[in-house]
Formats: sequence, C-alpha cells, structure tokens
Amino acid sequence: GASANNPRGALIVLEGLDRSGKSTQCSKLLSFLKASGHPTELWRFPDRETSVGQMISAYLSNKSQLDDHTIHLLFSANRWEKRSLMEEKLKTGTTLIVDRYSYSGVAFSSAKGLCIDWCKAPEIGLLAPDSVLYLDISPERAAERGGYGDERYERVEFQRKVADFYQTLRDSSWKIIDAGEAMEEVEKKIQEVVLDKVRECATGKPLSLLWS
Ligand code: Z5A
Ligand code: MG
Repeated sequence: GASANNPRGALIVLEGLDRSGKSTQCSKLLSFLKASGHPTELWRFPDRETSVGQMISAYLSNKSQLDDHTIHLLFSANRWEKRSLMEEKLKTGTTLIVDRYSYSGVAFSSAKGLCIDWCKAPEIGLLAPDSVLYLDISPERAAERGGYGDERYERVEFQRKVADFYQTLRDSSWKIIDAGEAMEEVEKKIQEVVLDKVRECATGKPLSLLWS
C-alpha cells in the first residue's frame, strides 16, 4: 500500500553560484549512482523545455524583458509544473539529482532587491530536498572559469549578493562542498554524502515539504 514508509528515491539538490561546477558534478553523480545500481535521473531548473521554460530562457538570454516579480513567479511555476512527476518518480524508487532548485529562485530574486519572504511564498508546498549540496566558491574564482558572462546575472557584484542570500537560506543540514578544489576531489566528496542519503531514503524516510 501507499504508506509513508515505502522505499523511495532521494531528492538531491545541487546549489551554488554561477560556474561553481553544478552541472559538471550533476552529470558525474548521475553516472556514479547509475553504475552503483540506483535508478537515477538528472533534472535541472530552469527546465527550458516547457512552455514556461521557454519564456525563462528568452529572458535569461536577454531576448525578452520581464518585471522582476513576473520572472520570479515564472521560475517558481516552472518547478510547480514538474512537482507531480517529481513525487511520482521519487515514490517509485527513482533518485533525482536536481541542478538548482527553490534556493536559486529565492537567492537570485532577493539579490535583485525583492523581499525574501515574498520570494519564498510561491515555493511553499514544493517537495523539500533530502539533501542540499552547496558548491562553495568565491565570485572572483568562479568568474575565471569558462563561459562566464554570457547570461543576464553573471557579474561579480551581483553574484556576491546572491552568495549572501544563499548564506541566509542555508541551514545546518546543508553540505558545504569546497568547489575550488579539483573536479575529482569535489566529485568524491559529493559521492560520500549522496550515497548515505540514497540509502537512508531507501529505508523509507518520509518526504517533506518546503519550507519546513
Ligand atoms: N535562476 C533564477 O534566477 N531563479 C531560479 O529559480 C533558477 C535559476 C532555478 C540560469 O541557470 C540562471 O537562472 C542562473 C540562475 C537563474 N543565473 N545565471 N546566469 P542555469 O543553471 O541554466 O545556469 P548555467 O549557466 O547552466 O550554469 P552555471 O550555474 O552558470 O554553471 P555551473 O553549472 O555551476 O558550472 P559548470 O557548467 O559545471 O562549470 C562551469 C565551468 O567551470 C566549466 O567550464 C567547467 O569545466 C569548469 N569547472 C567545473 N568544475 C571545475 C573545477 N572543480 N575546477 C576547475 N574548473 C571547473
Ligand atoms: Mg549549470
């Protein structure tokens, strides 16, 4: 039956400043978990494939202009449109690695000057991650990496504000990973944390909701 204690997949979120290495590490983690025999999918937000995602993508590449509140709600809607599928995947035993989630939503919009509580409100009721891994790097180090500066938010001053809001959102359960280390080192640290979580969720840890 559908008891709260059925084995399930884990909801693993990677967060961090632009160019901290999230997407690189997410795909390494996907290969690792699959090779370890855990059914796993890699998701990312924004999910640019949906119709809401296409509006977000146009905004990020400066092809459209939107009011700060409007784009905030679109980012949130983009998570809501995936919520039921997310729950179904987790409950049927698939672990989800998610590249950015509600914390990106709140940190980026708050950094633009929107009220943090207003920013959190539309995220209430989305699934809470079982683990948040924060890839920690200074905005200056991140800016030295490839591909920086192509999109709307990639300026050091702005990234410093984003980092401050991530700090505000962070709680003691977050795993802070030094993202300035070599890729292989970062990869190993992430694997340890995530394997433990995947095993814990397989024993039936119940799902919970944001923000609690
Ligand atoms: N946004 C928002 O405002 N609200 C929301 O709700 C959400 C997002 C969900 C697009 O996101 C924007 O949307 C983003 C936040 C905002 N802001 N901006 N711009 P995105 O996820 O599509 O952004 P992205 O451009 O795909 O990813 P990213 O965050 O900028 O980068 P990353 O994934 O963290 O890094 P990476 O692509 O893995 O690596 C970057 C480079 O560094 C690459 O050349 C790697 O080879 C290199 N790299 C990676 N790791 C290392 C190490 N350890 N050493 C040296 N070099 C490394
Ligand atoms: Mg990325």
